[in-house]
Amino acid sequence: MYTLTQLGWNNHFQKEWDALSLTDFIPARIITENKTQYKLISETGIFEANLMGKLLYGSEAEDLPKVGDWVAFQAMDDQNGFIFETLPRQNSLARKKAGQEQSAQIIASNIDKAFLVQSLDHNFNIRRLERYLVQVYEFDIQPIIILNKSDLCDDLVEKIMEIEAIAPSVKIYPCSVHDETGMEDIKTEVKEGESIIFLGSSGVGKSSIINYMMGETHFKTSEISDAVNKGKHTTTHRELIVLPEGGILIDNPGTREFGLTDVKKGLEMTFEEIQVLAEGCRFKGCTHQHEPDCKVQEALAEGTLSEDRFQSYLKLQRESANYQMSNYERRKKDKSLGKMYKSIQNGSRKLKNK
Ligand SMILES: Nc1nc2c(ncn2[C@@H]2O[C@H](COP(=O)(O)OP(=O)(O)OP(=O)(O)O)[C@@H](O)[C@H]2O)c(=O)[nH]1
Ligand SMILES: [Mg+2]
Ligand SMILES: [Zn+2]
Repeated sequence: MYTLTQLGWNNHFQKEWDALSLTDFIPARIITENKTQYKLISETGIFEANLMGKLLYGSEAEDLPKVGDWVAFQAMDDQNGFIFETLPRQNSLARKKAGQEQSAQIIASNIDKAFLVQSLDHNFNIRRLERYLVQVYEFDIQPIIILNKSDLCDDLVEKIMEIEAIAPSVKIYPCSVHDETGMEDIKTEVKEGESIIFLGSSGVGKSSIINYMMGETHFKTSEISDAVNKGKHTTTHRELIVLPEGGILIDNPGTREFGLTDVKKGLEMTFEEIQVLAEGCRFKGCTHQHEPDCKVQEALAEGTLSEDRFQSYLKLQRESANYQMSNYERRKKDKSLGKMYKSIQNGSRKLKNK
């Protein structure tokens, strides 16, 4: 059994809880989510739970509980119960839904840190790392870079230098689950009551690292090492676990697409050096592409800013702008549709009253 604090409870949630003035309910945290079926953990143990009340009817998709959410729960017996309400989130991590649709999907809620996991084989990719950094910074989550499978790599120092050049303030932990190198160092990042989400492509070893930390094979991992090349995903659902010595870890299925939402802040934080340069440009809204007296163009010409890095910035910025625009258009459309329905309703009411 765990205390609420060990499960991630803090003053923020206590305040929200007190404001609800609920009797007959206890706080519990969502471990897994499968459509309307949930598993959650409370001070009294683990339960299966269904939704009740307003959550069942007429809730917006984003108000429904997600992994990591705190909810008001009522137990029916020692295994089952109902979820009445989702507590306001401290934060959540979202991404753009896969495919053409420009809308956001919440991955998990109330997250302190993100372990951005890459493996030190063909998976290692600086540009993909930038993409993850942008999205987690946007949601006030501290990124930590984990480079797994160091047993397969003979140019570790170069790879670390490559990352340090683009993310000088982010901690990097090289490790290998196979020969246990660096595993104890990663554990120092896992603190009691802190919630950490694991992100990264399929096959990089997210579940293997979590199993190692738990000291047991809780999560299935792929046995065939070349399964990755076939695009097989071993973990199929998100799950939160609590470590016996403290710390809350959320395993995730490998992400093939990690689309950006509206991430202005995330871009500014990830590409800080471009931000600093831009302050010296002659024009305030400089796009750094054809304007005169552009400090970014000067840095490119001098070679102090790499062309790859700048192109990556432009690409992610376009993606974010795309998302923002389509969302704006959709909201506008929803609004005018709402107006139309209202006027039809009013019209039919008038007819009835005649
Ligand atoms: N060589 C080597 N292989 C590793 C290491 N860590 C994990 N693996 C192997 O990599 C494969 C994939 O590991 P998983 O833990 O299933 O990867 P995952 O990131 O959870 O993958 P998904 O669940 O599909 O997202 C397994 O065969 C592991 O045994 C390591 O440090 N070195
Ligand atoms: Mg996995
Ligand atoms: Zn400029």
